[in-house]
Amino acid sequence: MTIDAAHGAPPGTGAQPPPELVQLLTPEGERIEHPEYDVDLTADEIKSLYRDLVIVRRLDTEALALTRQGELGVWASLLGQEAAQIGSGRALGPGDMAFPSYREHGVAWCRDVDPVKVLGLFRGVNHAGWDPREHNFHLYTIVIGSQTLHATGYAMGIQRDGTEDAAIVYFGDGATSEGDVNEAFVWSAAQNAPIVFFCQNNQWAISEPLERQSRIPLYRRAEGFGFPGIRVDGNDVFAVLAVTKRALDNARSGQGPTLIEAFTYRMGAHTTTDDPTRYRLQAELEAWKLKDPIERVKAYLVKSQMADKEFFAAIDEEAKSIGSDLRKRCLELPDPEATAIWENVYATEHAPLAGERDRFTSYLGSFEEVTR
Ligand SMILES: Cc1ncc(C[n+]2csc(CCOP(=O)(O)OP(=O)(O)O)c2C)c(N)n1
Repeated sequence: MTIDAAHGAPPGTGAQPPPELVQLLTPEGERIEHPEYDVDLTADEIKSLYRDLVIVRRLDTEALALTRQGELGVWASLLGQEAAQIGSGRALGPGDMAFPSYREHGVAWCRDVDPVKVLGLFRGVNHAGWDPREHNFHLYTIVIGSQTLHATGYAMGIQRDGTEDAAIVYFGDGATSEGDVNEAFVWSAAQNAPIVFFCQNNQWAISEPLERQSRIPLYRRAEGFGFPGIRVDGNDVFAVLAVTKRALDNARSGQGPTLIEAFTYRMGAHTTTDDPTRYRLQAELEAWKLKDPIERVKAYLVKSQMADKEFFAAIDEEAKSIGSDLRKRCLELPDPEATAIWENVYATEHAPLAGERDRFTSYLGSFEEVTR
């Protein structure tokens, strides 16, 4: 099979292959058709997506500022990736389980995780911040790619429980070079597990560009593992929603895994410890600014007269107030007890660990200023 035939019509049939990138809303805010994907959203639903996008960007800005002011240890910004995260996060059903990496603050928002809990993690005052079972949103994972195997195991559990849920796992383009991710692909395919692999291709793995990691577009790797791969415009919230919903439905109805490559761009630094001006050109960032995920929804709402100036002003105001409330609550987060590090390590108390904690407690007790 030729490369072109792999994802289009067989050679010689004359049929047009579907476009490589699924897009339903152009950067200029024009609604376009796709032969296979569509969304049917009311004006209120579109406005609600817009609200999510604006709020998560605001939360991100607040967290960046808090880091620069020494209040958080580090921050991994989602700037530019809002549509990939809100579109996929809003596609999830309540019983679906999401496995994030460390940048999925937008998905956390969709899963009703209080953002202050996410900030607590980056402030170093909690272990992980939230109860994954309460939100069906797993803990952040720093070890690149390892969450794909956790999600695969979870999806196999869903299969065995016989429920109609699915798992979705988030990872970056760099993670696709990890053994764990490839093992998860092999295993999920062999098991026909109900899982969606959601790769946010933000073009950079810290300073490593994608072209140094793959000779083919990432979504095309799925074919070698025996399941469908699809590339979606990751800055188009409508297209991401449509593609993710379909992949989740397929997983739930016994059709196994899908790899979604959300084609997007990390507009900020990798984290606040990184300086992207050392390895990428400003012109690249400027080109991606024109594809901003929020501006295109705004343009669409304006053009289609679904929203007026008052609506946009009210959302900005709301985002501002959620942001300042977050800042206030972050600064009020209590420091943990020194012995909290021994909590939640095992499901039930483990004798050697408890002994370690007790020895540390009596050591602390030997300092007068600590016991006072
Ligand atoms: C197993 C492992 N190797 C290396 C690292 C160091 N590291 C942290 S982030 C990162 C790049 C990840 O890039 P990508 O998967 O594209 O995700 P992004 O940060 O762009 O969202 C690396 C190599 C790590 N955390 N874990």
